[in-house]
Amino acid sequence: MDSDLSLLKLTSPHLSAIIHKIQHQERITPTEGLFLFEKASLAELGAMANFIREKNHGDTTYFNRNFHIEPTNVCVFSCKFCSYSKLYAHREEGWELSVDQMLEKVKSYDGQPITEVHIVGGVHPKMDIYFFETLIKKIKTHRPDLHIKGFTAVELDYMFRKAKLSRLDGMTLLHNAGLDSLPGGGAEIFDPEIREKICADKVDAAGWLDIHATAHKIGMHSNATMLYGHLENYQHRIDHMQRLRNLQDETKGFNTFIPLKFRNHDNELSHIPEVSAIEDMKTYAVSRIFMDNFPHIKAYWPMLGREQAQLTLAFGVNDLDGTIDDSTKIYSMAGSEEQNPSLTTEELINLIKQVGRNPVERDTLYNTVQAY
Ligand code: V47
Ligand code: SF4
Repeated sequence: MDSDLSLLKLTSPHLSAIIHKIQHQERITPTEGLFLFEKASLAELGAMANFIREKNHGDTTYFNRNFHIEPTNVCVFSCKFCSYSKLYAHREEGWELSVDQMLEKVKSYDGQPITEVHIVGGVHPKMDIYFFETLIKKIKTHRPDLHIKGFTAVELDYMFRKAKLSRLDGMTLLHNAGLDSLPGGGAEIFDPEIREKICADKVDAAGWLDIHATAHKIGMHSNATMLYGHLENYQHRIDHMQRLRNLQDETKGFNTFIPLKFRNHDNELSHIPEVSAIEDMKTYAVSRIFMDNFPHIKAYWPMLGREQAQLTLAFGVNDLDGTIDDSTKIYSMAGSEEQNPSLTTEELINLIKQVGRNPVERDTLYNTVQAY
C-alpha cells in the first residue's frame, strides 16, 4: 500500500495545516489533536494515520508469541470499570495461584517457540514483592530466554509501598530478579476528576508516570495504555496522550501505545453504552497522529474482536499483540466478543494477510523473529 496526502490537502482545506505538519514529520499541538477528534471525518483521519503508519513501518504488522499468567483476581482496589476483581473479603469467589502453579503453567509451554510471558492481575494484599521476586527468579531459572513483561504500575506501587521500598529500589529488586519490562495497564485516564470517578483509590497519574520513568531510568522498556469510552471526553484523551508524549520525550522508554476500549459487561459502569466502531477507529487514528514519539500503536485484539482488529490496521495500528491463550480473563469477563481469546500463529498471520499487510513475528522489544 502506498499513501500520499496531497489530494487530501485539496479536498480538506480545514486540515491543511495539520496535513502539512504530518507530511513534514512535525508534531501537532493538543489543540490540533482536539480539532482532529471533533472536526475530521473518519476517512480523513484514516488517510493521515495510515500515511504515518506506512512511512514508519510500510505494511509490516507485528505480532508476538506470548502467553499470560494472571496470578489472582483478588484486588484491594475497586475500579468501577472492572468486571474481574474480587475484594479480599470475597476471595473464595476468585482465584489465587501459588508460585508452583504459575511455574507449572510456564512449563506447559516447554518446547514451544514462545518469546514472552505477560504477568498481570489484581492487587492481592498477601502477594508481596518477595513472592513475585521468587516467581520471577524461578521462571528465569527454568527458561532464561523468556522475556518477562510483568506488573502494572498499580501493582508495583502497592508492592513497593507495602515493602517500604523506594520506587527505584523496588524496581531494581525486581529487575535484578529477571523482570524485563512493564506492560501498559493501570493508566486508565490521567485526568484527576475522571480518575476520581472511575478508580479513586489507586495510584494517580503522577505516580503511574513516575513508576514508568523509574523503569526507563534503569534501562527497562514499557508500554502505555489509555482506557477510553466511559466518562471521559476528547479533551481528557488528548490530555492523557500529552502527558505520555512528554514523558517519552524525556526517557524514550516506551515501546507501544495501546488504546483500550471500555467494555461494559458486569461492572459498575454497565449503564454506559459502549462506543461505536467508528469511535474506536477515530481513537486509534488520532493516537497514531498525536503520539509522534511512540514507535508503535497496538490494538489488543481480544478486546476488539478479530474483524475490528483487522480494521485498525488501516487506522494507524501496526501491532496486533500476540497469540494469547484462554486464561486472559480481564476482557472476556468485561464482555469482549472473544470469550476464549486464543489464536494460533497461523490464524493471526492470515488475519493480517487478509487485509493486505505483511505479518512479522517480533519479540517484546520489536526485534524481528520471523517475517512471513
Ligand atoms: O489497566 C479493565 C483495562 C487493563 C476493563 O502492555 C478494561 O502489552 C476495558 O493493560 N473494559 C489491563 N478495559 C490490560 C492491559 C494490557 C493488555 C494487553 C497488552 C498490554 C501490554 C496491556 O485492562 C487495565 C484496564 O485499563 N480494563 N477492565 C473493561 N471493563
Ligand atoms: Fe484491581 Fe486492576 Fe480491577 Fe482495578 S482494574 S479493580 S486494580 S484488578
